[in-house]
Amino acid sequence: MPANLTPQYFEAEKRFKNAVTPEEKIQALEAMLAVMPKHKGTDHLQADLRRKIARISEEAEKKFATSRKNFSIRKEGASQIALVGLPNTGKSLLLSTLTNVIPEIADYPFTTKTPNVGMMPFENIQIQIIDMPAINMYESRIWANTILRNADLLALVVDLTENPCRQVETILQELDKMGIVPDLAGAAEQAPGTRPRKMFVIGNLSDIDLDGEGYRALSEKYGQSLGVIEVSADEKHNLEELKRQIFAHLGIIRVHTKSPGARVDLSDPVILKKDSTIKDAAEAVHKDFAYKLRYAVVWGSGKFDGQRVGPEHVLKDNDIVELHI
Ligand SMILES: Nc1nc2c(ncn2[C@@H]2O[C@H](COP(=O)(O)OP(=O)(O)OP(=O)(O)O)[C@@H](O)[C@H]2O)c(=O)[nH]1
Ligand SMILES: [Mg+2]
Repeated sequence: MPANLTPQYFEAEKRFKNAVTPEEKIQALEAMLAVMPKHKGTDHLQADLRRKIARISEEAEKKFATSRKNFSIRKEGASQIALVGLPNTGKSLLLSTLTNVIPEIADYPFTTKTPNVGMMPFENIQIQIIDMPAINMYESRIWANTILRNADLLALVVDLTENPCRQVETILQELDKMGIVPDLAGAAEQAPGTRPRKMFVIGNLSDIDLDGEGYRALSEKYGQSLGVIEVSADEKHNLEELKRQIFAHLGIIRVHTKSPGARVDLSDPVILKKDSTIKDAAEAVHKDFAYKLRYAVVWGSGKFDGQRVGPEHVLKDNDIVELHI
C-alpha cells in the first residue's frame, strides 16, 4: 500500500535533516508523525520514527547524564507515578498535598520547568510521585520522553472547568507523539513501536466545577476506558479516595513474607504484580528461594488462615506468607 505522504511531511523531514539539537530533532520527528496518514502502509515508517525519537531521547539523556543532568528519575518506593497535564491544572499543588514536597505553585502557566519528586505514604507503603512540567512545554520534551515512558502509571491531570475532555484529548495526542499510548485491557493490537502505559484521569479544581458539568462530561467520555476521579487539591477534597484509586490502577499487591517461627513485619511488604504466585514472592525475597521452596503457609488468600499451599498458589493483596525451604 502506498504511504501517500503529504508536502507537510516532507517539510518536517527537511527540518529534521537540518536540525542540530536533540530537541529540534525530536520536534521535527514528532511533526512528521503527526502529519503522516495513519494506515497499514505507514506502519513501518511510524514505528521507525518512534524508534528514532526514543533513541535520540536516550542518547541525549546519556550525554547529559555524563555531564551533569540526569533526565531519568530513579524509582523509589513501591511504584512511580507521573502527573501529566496542560499548564495550571494543579499538578504541583497536588504533589505538595499528597507528599511533603513544596514545589513552586503559581497562577501563571508553565511554572514547573523541571520535574518535582515526592513520596506519598499509602497505608504501609510509599508511592513515588513526579510532578511534570506541562506536557506542551517544548523545553521539557526530553524529560517527558524519558520519564513518561518508564513511569508505572500516568495520571492525566485536567482542570474540570476548562473543557476537560479536550484537555485529555490534547494530552493523549502529545503522548502519542512520544509513542506512549493507553494500556487498555482488551484493546486491539497496538501500533508497532508504541509503548503502552497505564493511565487514568484526575479532574482537579472540583471546588469550582460547581454544577459538576465538567466531571459529568469527563466520566461519560473516559470513565469506562481510563477511569476518572474528581478532586480538589486546594480544598483537599477526595484525596483519600484518590490514593486508593492510584493503588488500584497500579495493579500491584503487597505480600508480607516471613520465615517459619519469625514474626511478620507488616511495614515492609514485598511489592508484586497482581496475580503473582507463591513462587514469585519467593523469588522476590531471594533468587535461590524459588527453586529451594518446598511449600508455603498462607494467611489471607487461602481457603482458611494458615493453609499449606504450593508454589503456584495465587496471592492476594496483604497476604502473609511463610516460606518453607
Ligand atoms: N480553586 C482551586 N485552585 C487550584 C486547585 N489546584 C490548583 N489550583 C491553583 O491553580 C494554580 C496552578 O496550580 P499549579 O499547581 O502551579 O499548576 P500546575 O499544573 O503545576 O502548572 P504548571 O507547572 O504551570 O504546569 C495555582 O494558583 C493553584 O493555587 C484546586 O483544586 N482548586
Ligand atoms: Mg507545576
